[in-house]
Amino acid sequence: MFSSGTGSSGLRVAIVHARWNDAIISQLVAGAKKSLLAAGVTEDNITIQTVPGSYELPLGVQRIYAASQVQASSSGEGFSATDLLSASTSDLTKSASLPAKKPFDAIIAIGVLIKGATMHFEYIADALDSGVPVIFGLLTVLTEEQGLERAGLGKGGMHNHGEDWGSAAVELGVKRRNWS
Ligand code: DLZ
Repeated sequence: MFSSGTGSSGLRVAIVHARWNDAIISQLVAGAKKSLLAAGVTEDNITIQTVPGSYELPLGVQRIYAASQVQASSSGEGFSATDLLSASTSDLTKSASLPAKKPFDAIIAIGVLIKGATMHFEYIADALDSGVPVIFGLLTVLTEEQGLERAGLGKGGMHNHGEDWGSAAVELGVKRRNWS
């Protein structure tokens, strides 16, 4: 696992998650956040926003990254969760919730598609391209039980995949910083 000693100091990470299948999603988000904190990412450098469903994840990721870029070069006011999909990019800088900071170093997109149709999955995978490392936290499962298992809530003893996504975000965020 990446730790604060690996250069994660000051790393900013956003988690954008769908609101469908909340029992599974909330556990995955908690797992991702746990790994971020364990790796040295500070609480105030973790931003969590939601979108209605997994289909909206690409747009949510693009919007939150664009907003953080605008925010970094403007007066420093933040944006609110409800504005994420509806406001113009400049509007996103006007409502307060985030202090002035640099753009996100990595974004984790989390969703659970139960009986996810193949095209739905492929569309989302293809569209998660925002110019910043995006961690693909989309579970495509046949049953709710399979989703619960992958969130560490099943009887099979599978670990919480959200923890892997948090670690991957830190690793890619640090590597991106070192490579650029
Ligand atoms: C419509 C829909 C369905 C049937 N299933 C899921 C799901 O399992 N997981 C999920 O995150 N979202 C689902 N959605 C909602 C779509 O992703 C999307 O939010 C709506 O179609 C509105 O665009």
